[in-house]
Amino acid sequence: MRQAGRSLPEYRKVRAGIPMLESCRRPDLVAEITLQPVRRHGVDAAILFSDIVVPVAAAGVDLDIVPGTGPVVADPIRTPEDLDRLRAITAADVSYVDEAVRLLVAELGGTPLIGFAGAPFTLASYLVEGGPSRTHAKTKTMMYGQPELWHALCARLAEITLEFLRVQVAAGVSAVQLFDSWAGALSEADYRRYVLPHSTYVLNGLAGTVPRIHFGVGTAQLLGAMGEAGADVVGVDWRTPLDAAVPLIGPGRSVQGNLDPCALFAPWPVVEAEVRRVLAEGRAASGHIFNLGHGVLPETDPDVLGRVVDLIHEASAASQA
Ligand code: 1CP
Repeated sequence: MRQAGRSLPEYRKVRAGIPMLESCRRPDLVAEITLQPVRRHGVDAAILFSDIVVPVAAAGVDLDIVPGTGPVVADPIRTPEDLDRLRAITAADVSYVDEAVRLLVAELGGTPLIGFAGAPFTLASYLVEGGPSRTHAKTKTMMYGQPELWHALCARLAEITLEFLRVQVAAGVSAVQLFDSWAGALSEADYRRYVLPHSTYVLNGLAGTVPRIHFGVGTAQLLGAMGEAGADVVGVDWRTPLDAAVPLIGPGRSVQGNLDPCALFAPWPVVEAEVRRVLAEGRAASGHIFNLGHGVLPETDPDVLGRVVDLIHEASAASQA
């Protein structure tokens, strides 16, 4: 999940006056921002500071990450000619990511670094819509109306994503997370037909390297299919209790999640009860990575995050004693 984010004053300080994409291309800044939550909260893993659109920008798409909005694409991709603007990437196109990961692995010592990328559907949505979308209407228009173009676009995105993740794995990340944040907008049938083959291509391309986490928002109907895509760990948002998610995901996979990010705004006794509930429900799985059900919201009090991390450490130590 996005963890550095806007909740930390030290993050806002180092980012002041530096545009988001530029920050992602400066290895020293990437390393500093990635380390901030580890230093402050003592979390068990660091998540690389980057964004899912970084490799797409490296592939030649003119885009920006606009404060308060998110990724905005100057000329959306809607025709076969538009697709020509999205070229393949090589490791040299994202050398700053290689450099940042190497700096971080050296600095982090025993703390694992989680790399990540966006999955083809979620990336395609930004490229086709031109920016964030509530309905994904233009994306689905292409999916249903021009299925050949849709599959060509997703196949190209899958290659870009796989190369981006291979660079991170080669540089030393301990796990990767594939974010299909907006796949929950699809029915299971459409997911299987239009999306699953492309996400499978990415995840299978990393088989035998590092553990693979696969996450989306509002994906109760897709948990089984998302597990089939080849992940070792399936992320679950806060809408589905983990003990209900486990039978949907099926055997042999661990779960990640799933505290509601808004629960962090509750009085402490409520936060504590929610954390304990998630931990208890997570015991239904063969393995559980505690996390929020989606990214940390900017208004979150960093002290509450710190208390949550301490509580999880205490409670998991007690349950293993
Ligand atoms: O903690 C971290 O900073 C980790 C790095 C990280 C990650 C894992 C960022 C930095 N972005 C992401 C992933 C990401 N980016 C996802 C997948 C995870 C999720 O579902 O949240 C998505 C969908 C994006 C796209 C994106 N980038 C959005 C969402 C827009 C929408 O459609 O609703 C936004 C707001 C951004 C900008 C962004 N990326 C990251 C940060 C810290 C920010 C905020 C901008 C800033 O601080 O200037």
